Amino acid sequence: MRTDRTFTMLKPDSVEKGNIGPILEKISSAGFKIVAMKLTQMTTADAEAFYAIHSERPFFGELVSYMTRGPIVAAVLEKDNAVSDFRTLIGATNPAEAADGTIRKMFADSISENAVHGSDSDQNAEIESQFHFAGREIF
Ligand code: IDP
Ligand code: MG
Repeated sequence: MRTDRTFTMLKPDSVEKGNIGPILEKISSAGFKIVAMKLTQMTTADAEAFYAIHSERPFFGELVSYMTRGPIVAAVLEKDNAVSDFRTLIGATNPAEAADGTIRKMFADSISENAVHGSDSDQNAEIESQFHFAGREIF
């Protein structure tokens, strides 16, 4: 299992607010190399499958509507210790609890609309990358 890749989505709120450029700048400045990237929109079935682990949570319906309401930027990022370093860069799930300088502190409005996704393990990084990209789209 490789440890130098993670998967991210700039969520619909980030795209709506014109924050693609500023967030990608933060990601690049932190030393992550983009090895796959596209603007895409998840269907309801896509979002239900991607977030299946949360299907019993009370916010699941809200999460699926949010994540499907407009385009996202999906990307695979490469850096040593990618999963953990990227979770540090994005900050806590709730932006009110995220450290200063983190992407969620700077760009997110709420625990539900929190600007970015970051994989939580090397295994999920691989699964989530393959969910969004064909092998030939990852460089
Ligand atoms: P993470 O994105 O920091 O890994 P998870 O617990 O995996 O956080 O939750 C997935 C996503 O579900 C969050 O990023 C957020 O968009 C949404 N979410 C998590 N907790 C809540 C909540 O308590 N209320 C509303 N939405 C939530
Ligand atoms: Mg998570």
